[in-house]
Amino acid sequence: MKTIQTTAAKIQRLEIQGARNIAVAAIKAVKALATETKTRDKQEFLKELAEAKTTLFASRETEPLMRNAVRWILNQVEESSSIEVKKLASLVDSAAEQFLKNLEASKERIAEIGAKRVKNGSVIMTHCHSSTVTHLLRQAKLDGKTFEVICTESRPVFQGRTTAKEMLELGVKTTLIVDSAARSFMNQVDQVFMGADALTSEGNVVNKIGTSMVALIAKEARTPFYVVSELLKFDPVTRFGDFEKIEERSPSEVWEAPPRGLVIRNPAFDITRRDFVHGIICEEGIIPPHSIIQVMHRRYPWISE
Ligand code: RUB
Repeated sequence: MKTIQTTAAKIQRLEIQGARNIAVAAIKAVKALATETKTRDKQEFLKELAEAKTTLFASRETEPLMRNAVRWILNQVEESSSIEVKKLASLVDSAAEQFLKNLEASKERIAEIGAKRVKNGSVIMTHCHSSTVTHLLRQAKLDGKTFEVICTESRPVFQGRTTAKEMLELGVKTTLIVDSAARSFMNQVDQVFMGADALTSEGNVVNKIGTSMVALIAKEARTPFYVVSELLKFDPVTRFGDFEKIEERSPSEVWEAPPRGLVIRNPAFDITRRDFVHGIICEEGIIPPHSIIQVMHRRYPWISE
């Protein structure tokens, strides 16, 4: 349980950030738990896994990729006819490995597809830090494309700096702007590439706060706005009426020592309506956002079970 708690704390503090990194860390923590378990029967083991799930899910509430991954792995144990803890633990291990392998394959496929959309000599805008977006841009660079990147700081915790550093390491000309300068620069931008934390059944996209503002500006400037995301960021509960919960973080991230009586709000994410999204670049290709349910049904039928 120690690894689970440490991982959940790192996720909560944003030491591990971005939906993909969060999911990978959670999967690895569940894997470690299975290796280290001292439980003696299936019931005890299942209880321990359920506790781990609760702790991980509570670390950040807008992370369906993590939830889908952990749910899928735990499902393998619940459905197994095996009762021996050793066998069940090894089942967790292989399920976790398989999930990670598939996630890696999706990331590569997305980069391969998306890199073709990067035009030579173009300027790309992104917001926050998405490892899926930076991987796509790395692939474009490997394909010999020349392009520039404009990234926003992404207040309040400046994840845009991580993007800027990665782009510079790639040898890409990079410009960092404050979030509120996005409109001033949009006319120089050819395409926007944006990550996602959650995809809803209606094809709306949940991502770092400020994303919907960039989408609005892009639409006004007729700049294509692409979402770059693994399909497993789809949240099945949205299909049955629930709204995606938007995490609200501590006001101290915005202002450490504010004057008394001041109300500070710090939502971590916002929702971009599907009409602002040119396409979702995912492992199934570039899809229109409104087709998400059919695509999920075809590719991951277990998601809504
Ligand atoms: C990160 C963020 C990223 C998505 C996608 O927010 O909004 O765009 O998580 O990232 P935070 P990835 O820093 O608050 O976690 O493509 O790496 O999954």
